[in-house]
Amino acid sequence: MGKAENSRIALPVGSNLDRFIMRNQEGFPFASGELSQLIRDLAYAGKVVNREINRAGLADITGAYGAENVQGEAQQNLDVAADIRFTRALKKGGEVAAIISEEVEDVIDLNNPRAKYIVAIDPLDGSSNIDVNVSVGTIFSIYRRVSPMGSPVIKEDVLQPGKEQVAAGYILYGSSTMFVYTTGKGVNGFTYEPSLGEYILSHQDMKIPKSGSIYSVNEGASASFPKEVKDYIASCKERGYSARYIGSLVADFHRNVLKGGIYIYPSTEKAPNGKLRLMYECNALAFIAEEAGGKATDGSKRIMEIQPTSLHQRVPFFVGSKEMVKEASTL
Ligand code: AHM
Ligand code: MG
Repeated sequence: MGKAENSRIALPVGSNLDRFIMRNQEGFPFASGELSQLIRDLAYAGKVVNREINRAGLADITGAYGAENVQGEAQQNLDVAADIRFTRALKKGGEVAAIISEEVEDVIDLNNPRAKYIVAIDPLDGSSNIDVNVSVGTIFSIYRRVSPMGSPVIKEDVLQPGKEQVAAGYILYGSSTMFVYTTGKGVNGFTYEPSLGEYILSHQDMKIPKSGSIYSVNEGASASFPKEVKDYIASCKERGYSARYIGSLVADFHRNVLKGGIYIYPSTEKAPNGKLRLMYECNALAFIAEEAGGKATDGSKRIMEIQPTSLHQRVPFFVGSKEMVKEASTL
């Protein structure tokens, strides 16, 4: 869709998310509204999770749940709660054939015969930050299933490369809660207004500055970073860049989108493929980064070109301002 058409369907800052989604659907002559409903379902579940996160300091619902997730990490109560909220909302909505979640080992087939979408989700990323009152996030990708509707979901439905995403987004539970998403026609951000219970368009057609002066990486592990990454960090220091690392991917990414910067989670000795998951974290943020004019690689390849081979696959991740990611991606 050209720029002129794109702006024809744009709504002014201050519009609410539902109206925005509806207006954008009018831009697709044959859209049946299922994708719109699916995005609304995710946004609604985000409101419920937001309410629970905000109560976390009061209610006795924080702390390890006693179980470990499939990555072998202790699960927090709210990881589990968020996973349940999103799964329930998507199941009820009826547009989703299957979910893959960072919190669940296998594909969740929702047995919905009329559904044509697949959702990949990290229901609560950075959840170890909840107990210390630091921002956390939800990250999601939406794909169209490749097998016929009504048949059981197959491996090819859920293991699609990021370039097949039809929509992606994140919810940042921070000093404000924000819903940021793309359907491949730019990126828009909505701030949650709790007294109205609505997400309001606050960041229209978001663009990442081409370059910036912030680098976000866990330097505590730098002794085991690849030489190229060490060199890049050294050059950031020589140029007097600022180091900013919250340890909550959505928050670090969001800040860099607004201000210009790079987020790096490289391979390390302990984690030769990095830590972040291609399907639940990297693909969605790569799609948003590119739609906002930025870039995302694994150090050499474009993230969205990587053909996944397993649900919980990890990849090194370089994302943010185009010029910075280009310079850092020299592996
Ligand atoms: P999680 O999915 O278990 O929450 O881990 C992902 C988080 C990211 O939000 C964050 O950027 C990264 O892990 C921090 O890892 P580290 O503590 O190794 O720097
Ligand atoms: Mg995560």
